[in-house]
Amino acid sequence: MWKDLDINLAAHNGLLSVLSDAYKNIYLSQKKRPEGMKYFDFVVSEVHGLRIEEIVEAKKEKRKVIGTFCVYVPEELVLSVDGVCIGLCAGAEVGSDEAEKYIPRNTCALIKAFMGFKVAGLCPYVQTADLIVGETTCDGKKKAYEIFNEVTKGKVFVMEIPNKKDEDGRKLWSNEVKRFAKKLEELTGKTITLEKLKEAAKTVNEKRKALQRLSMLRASDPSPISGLDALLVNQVSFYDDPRRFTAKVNELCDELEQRVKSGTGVAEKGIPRILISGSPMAIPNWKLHAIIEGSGATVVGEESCVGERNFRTSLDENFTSIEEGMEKIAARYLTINCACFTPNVERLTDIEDMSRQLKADGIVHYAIQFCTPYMMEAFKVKKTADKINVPFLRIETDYSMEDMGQLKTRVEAFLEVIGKGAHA
Ligand code: BJ8
Repeated sequence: MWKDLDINLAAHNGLLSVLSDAYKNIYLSQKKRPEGMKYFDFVVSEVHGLRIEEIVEAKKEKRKVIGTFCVYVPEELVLSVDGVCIGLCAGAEVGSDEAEKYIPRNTCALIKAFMGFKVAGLCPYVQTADLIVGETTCDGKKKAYEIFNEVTKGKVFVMEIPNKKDEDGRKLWSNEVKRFAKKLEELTGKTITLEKLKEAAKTVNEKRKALQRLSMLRASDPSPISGLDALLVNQVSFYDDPRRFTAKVNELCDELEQRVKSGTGVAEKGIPRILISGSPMAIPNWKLHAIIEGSGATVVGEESCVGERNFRTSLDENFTSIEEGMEKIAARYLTINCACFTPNVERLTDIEDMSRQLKADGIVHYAIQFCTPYMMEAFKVKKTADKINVPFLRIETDYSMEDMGQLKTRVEAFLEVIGKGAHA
């Protein structure tokens, strides 16, 4: 299978062994993990195994694989044509030297990683994809997709995302959603029917509902699940089968509800509760959560696309025609508050709401180095934190481990400021 997918076997084996060690150290060493995390451990162990086999099988059944990089790409449309939707963002410093032959050194780590994984022959997901959907969000991604289209020999389809959520922006976006639907119909030879669209809307909403449920359970003190584990569930949401994933998240939530009832937590009650806000953390980017939780705090939420922004709002399923369904899809996706929009005040309201709901004692703003939209918005997020009187820490980092010591020192100093027992 790997040969057919044109994977660099030696480098791939090396990567899997590094990842498996990191997973053991960061994940399997955690104490009091819920039983329900066993499924997600399994999925991670098979991320370059059984899941790829499943996708290859789906392709044999003539289903198309659609790779995405952004939570703006409507999954409902992919499911309406029986497609398999896979998130392609990467969270590890892999293939950087190779990537830098195509893109500048000073590029955000997320872009460098997806380019690196591909050009170093390490990403079976990109290899199986029939279509790769890019978007005009930040400048880095927008320009990188032109190059990615060349290295993938023309697989990239770019959706234009407006910069403003005004009437013109909404019209533009609604047309883009329809253009994407048409592209999917052409690619698959299938027509999107009302029945299929409704079924897909339900499937994706069920997934969102399960993730919303998980998010709300983290409001308890003590939190019934670690931030690391919740982050992992969110990361897995981008490449697992959606129905199976939803069932497993709900099973996990059943267990967490019991924990909340009995007051069982992953750590002691009253330790500092941290809300992380900013750039997305694609798998296997566990760095900041590991530092914060390794320093005696618990991460209770992620205002991020690998987190709340991905599931905070549901799609209104109450539509009676395909046209109406498309409009509702366009409207729902415009409720995602990415820093690529200007102005983006709704994101600040989300942070305020999440901070209150999750009883956060501190907000850590996370921006990947060279991610201008989020680095810039840190200024306004700090003002929001000041307004609601929640201590604030601003972090800019990449995927390397070189600054781990320095970050740990800063996080520990921040936790000292917060002080223990704020909500005990
Ligand atoms: S909706 S956050 S998933 S664009 S980290 S590549 S922004 S320089 S990922 Fe994103 Fe969609 Fe927005 Fe969400 Fe650019 Fe920043 Fe890199 Fe980023």
